Amino acid sequence: MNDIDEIVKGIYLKEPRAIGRAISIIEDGDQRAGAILKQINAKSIQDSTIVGITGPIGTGKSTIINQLIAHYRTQGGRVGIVAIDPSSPVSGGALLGDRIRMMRHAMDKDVVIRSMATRGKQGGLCASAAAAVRIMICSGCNPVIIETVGVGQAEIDVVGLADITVLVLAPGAGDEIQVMKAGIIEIADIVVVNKAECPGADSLIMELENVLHQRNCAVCRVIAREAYGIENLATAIGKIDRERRKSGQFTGKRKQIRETEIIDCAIEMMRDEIRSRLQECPGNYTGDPRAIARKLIDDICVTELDMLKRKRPEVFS
Ligand SMILES: Nc1nc2c(ncn2[C@@H]2O[C@H](COP(=O)(O)OP(=O)(O)OP(=O)(O)O)[C@@H](O)[C@H]2O)c(=O)[nH]1
Ligand SMILES: [Mg+2]
Repeated sequence: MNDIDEIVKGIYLKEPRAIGRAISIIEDGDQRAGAILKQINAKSIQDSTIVGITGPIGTGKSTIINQLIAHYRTQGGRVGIVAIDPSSPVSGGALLGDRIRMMRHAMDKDVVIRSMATRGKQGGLCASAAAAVRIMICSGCNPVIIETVGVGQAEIDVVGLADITVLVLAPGAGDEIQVMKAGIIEIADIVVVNKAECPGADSLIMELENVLHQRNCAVCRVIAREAYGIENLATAIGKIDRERRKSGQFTGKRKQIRETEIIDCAIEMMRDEIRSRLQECPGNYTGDPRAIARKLIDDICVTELDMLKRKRPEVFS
């Protein structure tokens, strides 16, 4: 049996080492990634639900996830977490923080946790995160939770990988206005007001209910530190999931997720290719940047498509 078969087998056998290795191979753009994804892609992943948890820094996303893990574990479920970490390579603080906070579940073999850094990545984050989610689902995780700080475009794009999006706000943070302006609130299916024991929670809830009254979006009051409201939140997630599966919305969303992943792969490939062409013959590319871009894309499409198909067959299959 070769290396890849061993890893794929390990994923299905829920072996943490195989799962970790597979995700690293994909994140590193290792050429074995295609072979792994090809085998993983064959499995239906419709039975699991992907939950995105987003919101400003420090509103309590990780604490909520910790409590949700405990909730799903008592029901016998296996849970996957992909934490998108916007921290700088120097500080590494948020990553470490998340790890430590999830330590409670670190020894639990049915909790799969993986951090992914946005740093240094201009593209490909969605594709890597989506692949990690798929690997976790293949290893039996349901749900898989994606945690991301809803600040930059990269993070908002990652939220697009979830079936259901939960926005976490907290009173007094002063970020609410920013969140509303950024349009994140429009993509939320559930808004959580965490730290609900703190002053300002009631007025934040009222404000949100005003903004959201025309939309079918639940507002949940949570005190994550005390596990208050967690069951309610899990129920709200379950209810939306069931409704969407029944109405067919779920399938539509999954199609959209796949498109996001493909577009992300394509942009990453194009960017690399265009950069190397520009660097090879900088003198060839003077004049109108749009026209040059168009010509480069046309050239690449004609000459490179076959090569790309060979290099990343999973994107086309
Ligand atoms: N008062 C209060 N504090 C809370 C509650 N839930 C979480 N916190 C605290 O809020 C702080 C941030 O919590 P995290 O769970 O790390 O928040 P986060 O949103 O994951 O943070 P980042 O990942 O850094 O964006 C921690 O000090 C928590 O202990 C709560 O219900 N009430
Ligand atoms: Mg966190």
